[in-house]
Amino acid sequence: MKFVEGHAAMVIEKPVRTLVVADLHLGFEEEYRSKGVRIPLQSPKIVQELQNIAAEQAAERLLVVGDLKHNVRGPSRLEYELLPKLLKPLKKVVDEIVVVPGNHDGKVAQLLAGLASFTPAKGLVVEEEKTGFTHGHVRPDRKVLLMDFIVTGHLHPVLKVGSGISSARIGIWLKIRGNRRRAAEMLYGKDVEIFSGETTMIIMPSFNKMMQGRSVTEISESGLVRGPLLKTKAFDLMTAEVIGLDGVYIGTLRELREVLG
Ligand SMILES: [Mn+2]
Repeated sequence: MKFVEGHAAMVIEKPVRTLVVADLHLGFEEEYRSKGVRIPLQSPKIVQELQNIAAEQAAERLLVVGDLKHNVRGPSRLEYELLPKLLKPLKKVVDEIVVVPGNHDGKVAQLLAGLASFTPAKGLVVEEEKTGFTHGHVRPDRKVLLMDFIVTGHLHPVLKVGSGISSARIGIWLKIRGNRRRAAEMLYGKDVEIFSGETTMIIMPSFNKMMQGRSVTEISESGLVRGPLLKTKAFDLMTAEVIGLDGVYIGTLRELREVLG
């Protein structure tokens, strides 16, 4: 796998060249509108950017690691209208759109029949890349934990840099080594003999930059522990490698919290 420089996206080669993103939250504008903020539609721009990257990367498949859309309780009126309209042109660039459902993806499979396919929420395994994909809000499938890499979204990690008016929140990748057996014991309780050694969890930045994001140096450690996999404590967040969207390693989370926290 490789990170796509400058974007919250990665590419895997096998079994087909696939662009991987997480947390699009399409239709999120509705939430602003319901609070009285009439922001112009951003979702078409987000999909356009995705389309451009998919074309640049010659991706044959798009894999969304959860939260394709925003409204939690089924598609909102805006999403009903917007999602098919936005995914149709995207489907002309890639042969296939696959979604590993996140906590925001309920009741949308039917609306998007013929445009996107949905895997079980507990995850998708790509054996050829020894990688499992799961959004992060539910207990992952055993097969996912057996992979060398586990790719998730859900956390929306950002790094706050600078201060005051010149501060910025930038999307980041988190890469964390974890004890597979410990994770298995906590997740499944029994029949965990097959789990050994270490696995690497990769938490993707939110592709939608308008999502608030969790500032990894400001939030308490427990506030960053979201979802069953991190709750096992088999992955020590403080040892996470923090990697910028340009692919450059910035430091461990512990180091950054000491400097910026
Ligand atoms: Mn999300």
